[in-house]
Amino acid sequence: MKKEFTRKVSITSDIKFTGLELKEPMRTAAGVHGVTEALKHTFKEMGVVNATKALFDMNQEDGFRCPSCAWPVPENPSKIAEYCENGAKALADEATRVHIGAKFFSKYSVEELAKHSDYELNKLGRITEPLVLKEGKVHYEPISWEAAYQLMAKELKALDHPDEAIFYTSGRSSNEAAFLYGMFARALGTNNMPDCSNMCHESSGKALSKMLGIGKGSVTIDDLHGAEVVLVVGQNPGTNHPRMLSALEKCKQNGGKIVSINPLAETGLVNFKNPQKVADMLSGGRNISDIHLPIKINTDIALAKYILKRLKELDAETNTVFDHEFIANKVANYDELITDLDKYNNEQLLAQTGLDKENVEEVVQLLAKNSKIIICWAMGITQHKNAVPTIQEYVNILLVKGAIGKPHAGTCPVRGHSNVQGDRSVGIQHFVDEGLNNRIKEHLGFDAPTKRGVDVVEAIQTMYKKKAKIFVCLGGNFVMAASDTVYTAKAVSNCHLTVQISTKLNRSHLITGKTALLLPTFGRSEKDIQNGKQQYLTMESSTGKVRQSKGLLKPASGNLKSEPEIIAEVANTYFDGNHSMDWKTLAHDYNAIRELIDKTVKGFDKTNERSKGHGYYLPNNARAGDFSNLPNGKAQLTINPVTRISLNKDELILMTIRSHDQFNTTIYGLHDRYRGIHNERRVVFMNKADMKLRNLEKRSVVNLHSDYDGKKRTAEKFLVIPYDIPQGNAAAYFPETNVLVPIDQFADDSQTPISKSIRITIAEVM
Ligand SMILES: Nc1nc2c(c(=O)[nH]1)N[C@H]1C(S)=C(S)[C@@H](COP(=O)(O)OP(=O)(O)OC[C@H]3O[C@@H](n4cnc5c(=O)[nH]c(N)nc54)[C@H](O)[C@@H]3O)O[C@H]1N2
Ligand SMILES: Nc1nc2c(c(=O)[nH]1)N[C@H]1C(S)=C(S)[C@@H](COP(=O)(O)OP(=O)(O)OC[C@H]3O[C@@H](n4cnc5c(=O)[nH]c(N)nc54)[C@H](O)[C@@H]3O)O[C@H]1N2
Ligand SMILES: [Mo]
Repeated sequence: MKKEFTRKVSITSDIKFTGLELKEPMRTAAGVHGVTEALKHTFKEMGVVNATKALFDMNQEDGFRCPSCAWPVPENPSKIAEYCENGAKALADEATRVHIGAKFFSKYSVEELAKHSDYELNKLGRITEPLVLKEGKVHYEPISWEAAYQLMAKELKALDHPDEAIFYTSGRSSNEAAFLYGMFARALGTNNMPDCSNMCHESSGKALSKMLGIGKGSVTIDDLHGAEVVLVVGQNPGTNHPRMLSALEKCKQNGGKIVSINPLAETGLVNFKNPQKVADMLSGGRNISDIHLPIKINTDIALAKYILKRLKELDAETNTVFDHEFIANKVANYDELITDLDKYNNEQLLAQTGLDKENVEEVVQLLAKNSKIIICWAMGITQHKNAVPTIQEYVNILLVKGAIGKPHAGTCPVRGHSNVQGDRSVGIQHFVDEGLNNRIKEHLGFDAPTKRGVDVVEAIQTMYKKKAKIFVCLGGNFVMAASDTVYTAKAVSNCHLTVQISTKLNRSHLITGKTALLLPTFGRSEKDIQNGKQQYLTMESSTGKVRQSKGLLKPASGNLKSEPEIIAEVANTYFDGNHSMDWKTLAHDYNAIRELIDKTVKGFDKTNERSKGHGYYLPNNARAGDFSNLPNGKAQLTINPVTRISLNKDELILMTIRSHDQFNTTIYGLHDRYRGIHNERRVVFMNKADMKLRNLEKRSVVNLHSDYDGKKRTAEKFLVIPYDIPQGNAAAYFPETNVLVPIDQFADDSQTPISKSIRITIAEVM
């Protein structure tokens, strides 16, 4: 038998240290220094003229939405600086003047490119023309757009079943592109639509849908401004949602109290300067959080239950702590919750969290006395085996307090990618929604498949087993973002054809199927002209507001296509003009796409008109206090057992987190200056006591191992950093540590990989 050709591409570059410098962690975030840093970076990458033009346009009414996080723009953004340091970095990274095209790829093979680190790959710049990596070859070559569409159509037609194709979406895509993409997958006959949500807020969606009848958060920015108490749980806004700090600051000015619940005292929550306010910058900022609870990793369920128990005890004295009227009218399972709480012992619950009783009692008292309560959260509680019950236990607190469906109270799962919520709303999902399928039949004229598709974990397993042949990615960096990197890389390279619709080079362009297409697309800041008319796109923010986004910069090359155009042209080629949707028109007329979205997607209405200016909120039953879509028309309290990860004596729990200089797998730089780390990413943060137990010192070189089901996985060579982190816990950056997460270790119910609680051992490299 002929031996199969395989390319020698590694999942990591040669591992080398880059020259660690240690400084004190910073106490203030996003002050003058922050913005100066941002501008320096932006000007260098983009050039002064473009940078100034674009920065003044970002997040303004008629401008483009920031490509970084999903934090909403306030109703009346200030005319300048409605962006943060990391927004400016995201823009500079996308609008860089460094470009690569066919000539570059004829010089360097994918095998050679794979020796670069992820940081170096990203630095190579924007991809300027469509490319193909042919079977048996190691160099990408140019291909015309028409030939690329033909190739995809031919391969799709050759499948035995549409479920042999998988369509991944990363959350930077627009509503328009995501809608076309999702409808094309369904028109082919598959619901195989994994998306980055599966690795992100899927646990929130599961918990919230069950309890409140909607998978999204319920609050607006104005709600935050007027809240009495805001809990910020498992989230690092100073780095990942810097503009959120302005909302928290306003809340404080209005008398609200901020509580941070996090194993780390993250910069920004501790002390923050608002770059838009000169007075603040001069005064040196002030503390944002009134109380910080340095909780041990993955013990939030015990904390939330302890808080509930204490509130119940206080309510027994006064009958005023719980909102009994709200509970009687709107909430199910109250008696069951009370019975469950009685099973637990206060001291035992608290002991698990490692928290100080007085400190927690302050939070209990705040919650007891107030009812305008908002809970914000992100990856710190969504990426554990017990993530769904953890979120549910926090939402129980809101429900007994009646803190849902009224102003200044509610849920705030803070979304990651700038349009991850919108992509989901317009139909990117692996499960079946009967209502949506009926509307597709009525308005788009075809039968959508009724069999559930695969999520991220299942997609990888399917490819690994060679049950899928084509893997298409609308953005993202699948191989590095997903867990179990070695397994995932093998899975993807089993495919016949992989297609990446991308802006910049990343490792998923090097670890590919037998044949690979690399289709370059516009960034958010670029002007998109179709048939002589400038088009705009729409996005949905974390608070459910749909707004337009209109780029202004000249595209990185004349040979790029927009995401909607690429998808519609592939569909048009596949169906050969013979389909109930007019793909050819949709490729060039985004108003026509939005008209179809309005018809098919619940909640979208007159989007062409209403997405202009401030945009419009999608309907939200939890915000409205309407639970009629749930059993007995009531919000559902849930019973959540306290589960613990059992550790062997030498094991620690590792959380994989973001540095200040990265956007997911895109590495902007090698610093994490808020945490005092400069010029190095291969570091592991440890408690001094844990270091001592292992005879480790500052800068000791160690390997990290995880051992699940007898299989040892290793992340090689990290420098030990003594850090203020609870004993028994450790932290390191992703994606370097994704090799440690086994493919089958994920949250119950949501299947989100356990990126924040990996059992590891640490071994010194001699
Ligand atoms: N600049 C920048 N912005 C981004 C991103 C980026 O990479 N860079 N990524 C975007 C995306 S897709 C997302 S999803 C968000 C991510 O935003 P975050 O969720 O803020 O990101 P992480 O770095 O994963 O931080 C998780 C936080 O949870 C804490 N934590 C970990 N385990 C636990 C726990 O068990 N309990 C509690 N209470 N806390 C815990 C960690 O200490 C850390 O502060 O940011 C978005 N915005
Ligand atoms: N261990 C660990 N793993 C994690 C996490 C963690 O906390 N720990 N977090 C998880 C989370 S929350 C998420 S959301 C995922 C992220 O997973 P992904 O969304 O798949 O990854 P990104 O790194 O955001 O993707 C970056 C790439 O997107 C492309 N891109 C950028 N802008 C555009 C655009 O406008 N259009 C198109 N078409 N392409 C574009 C560029 O080529 C860039 O290289 O990672 C997950 N993985
Ligand atoms: Mo995310």
